[in-house]
Amino acid sequence: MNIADIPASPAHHALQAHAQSARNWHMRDLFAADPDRFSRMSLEAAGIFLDYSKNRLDAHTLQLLFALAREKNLAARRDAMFAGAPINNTEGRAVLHTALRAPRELAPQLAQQDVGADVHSVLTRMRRFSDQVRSGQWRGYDGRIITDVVNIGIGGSDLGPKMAAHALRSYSHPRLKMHFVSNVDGHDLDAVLQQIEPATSLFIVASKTFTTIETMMNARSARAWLLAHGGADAEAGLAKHFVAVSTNLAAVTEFGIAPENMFPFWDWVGGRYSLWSAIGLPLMLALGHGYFGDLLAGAHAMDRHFCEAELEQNLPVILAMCGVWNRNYLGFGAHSIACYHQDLAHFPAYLQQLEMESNGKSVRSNGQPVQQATCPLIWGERGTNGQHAYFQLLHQGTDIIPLDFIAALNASHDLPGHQDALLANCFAQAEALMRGKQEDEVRAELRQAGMNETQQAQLLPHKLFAGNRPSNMILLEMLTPHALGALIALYEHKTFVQGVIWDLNSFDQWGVELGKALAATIQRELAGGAAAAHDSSTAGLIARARQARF
Ligand code: G6Q
Repeated sequence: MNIADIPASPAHHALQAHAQSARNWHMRDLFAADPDRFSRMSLEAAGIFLDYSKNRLDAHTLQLLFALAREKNLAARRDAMFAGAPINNTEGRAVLHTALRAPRELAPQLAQQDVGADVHSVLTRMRRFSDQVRSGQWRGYDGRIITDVVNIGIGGSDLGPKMAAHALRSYSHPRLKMHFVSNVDGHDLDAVLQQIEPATSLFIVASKTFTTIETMMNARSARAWLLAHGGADAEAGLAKHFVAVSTNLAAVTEFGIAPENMFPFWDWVGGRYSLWSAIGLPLMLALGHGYFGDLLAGAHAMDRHFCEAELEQNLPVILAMCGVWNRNYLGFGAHSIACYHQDLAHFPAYLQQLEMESNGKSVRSNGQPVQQATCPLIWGERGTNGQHAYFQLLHQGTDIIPLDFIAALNASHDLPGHQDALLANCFAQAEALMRGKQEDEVRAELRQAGMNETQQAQLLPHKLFAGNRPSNMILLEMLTPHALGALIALYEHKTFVQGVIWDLNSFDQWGVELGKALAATIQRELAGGAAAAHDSSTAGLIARARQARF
């Protein structure tokens, strides 16, 4: 595949031609030439404010990007998703996570299913159950109330609830401690089991398929631990301490969890889009149904904006198209997420899955090779911590890596001074990355420090900052459930828009299958089974592990 192949697209050709000159622009000059740049290139929707003025683009660039989006029939593709068309074509499925947060009457009807009725019936059951656990009415096998909730799940059945439970910890029930176990590495489960008591713990086995190796292994080990340490008989222990979230009733029953303790969802909910479904049960337990409802409402507000606003005023579309410009026309291969909110610690990892599993693909939905680069590498950390680690590379490294800064204007603590210090750093980093530091500024500084010409000449190149490094600034009033819902939905739709531009099916993930199949073979060999055919490196590693095991 030649990534430089040019698709037959007038908008794409125009953008390529335009990029020839745009590559030489400096954002300092763009700001100097237009005092209204900030007000022209910022907007607010569903409580989320976006400043995208610190990108290397102008009004004409944006026009061309919107033309590309129109050429790709973005609006029709979006409407098809919301209407329940089977846009996940390799799995023959609709993609309806938006129906999970819509008022009942707005959910589409599928041929075999009244989506709104099913969604709201599960929400009612989740609400009843979470009320019982939170109030202390739901008791463990010896009559004590539940103090610890352990979610066992991985990937989409882990990252969303874990990220959101952490982000909204200041809204959480004071008694219930949330734990998330995902890794097949037994150290993960072991560390949690050491902190909890069987009689006061509730396990949620969260797995869409209920066949995922990591989750099933952890669930079986947790079940054995409960029965071995709990003094509960198998039936009572499981009934009071294990619930399941899944689409696979048969496997849940087979595991020993009764149907009344299973919260279902449906094949049209993709794993990485499943936080809004029963996969959000640990969140509803932590937050209560009121705040969980606010989370859904925030996401729905962003859905409405995405569906109703013109492309030029559409937050997810703008965020996506700035990304397309950076990726495909300026050639930047990575994108960093800097969350200036400690409680968003897991947000970069969540976005890694959302964007890279959705759009990390080389084949279009019609099976043809893609004709341009697709998802950049997504990575990030919290601010200000990242500043003291890898921001050196962002400021002066040989690669240009655009960033999304995400911050809340108001804190949910009242420690004096911290919030101003945090926001000052956030805004300063974006300013420094854009503006840089020029030779005359550095020379003046060095002169003032008393250095002679020779000393100045030595230090000058090290102290220069080229600047012109793009970033978006995303601001919330405060990290509330509503704001988090809107923020997540913003990125979901950004991901969808980019998938449309790149002609991808953003809702399958065949790339994870090969490693799973090979791991099953190697696991049998590690356990003493016959050797399979491998390259010499893999065979050598297996032999090494077998020899060295105690
Ligand atoms: C997400 C992926 C993947 C999935 C996990 C867990 O979009 O499909 O991350 O969520 O593999 O799958 P189960 O929920 O079936 O255990």
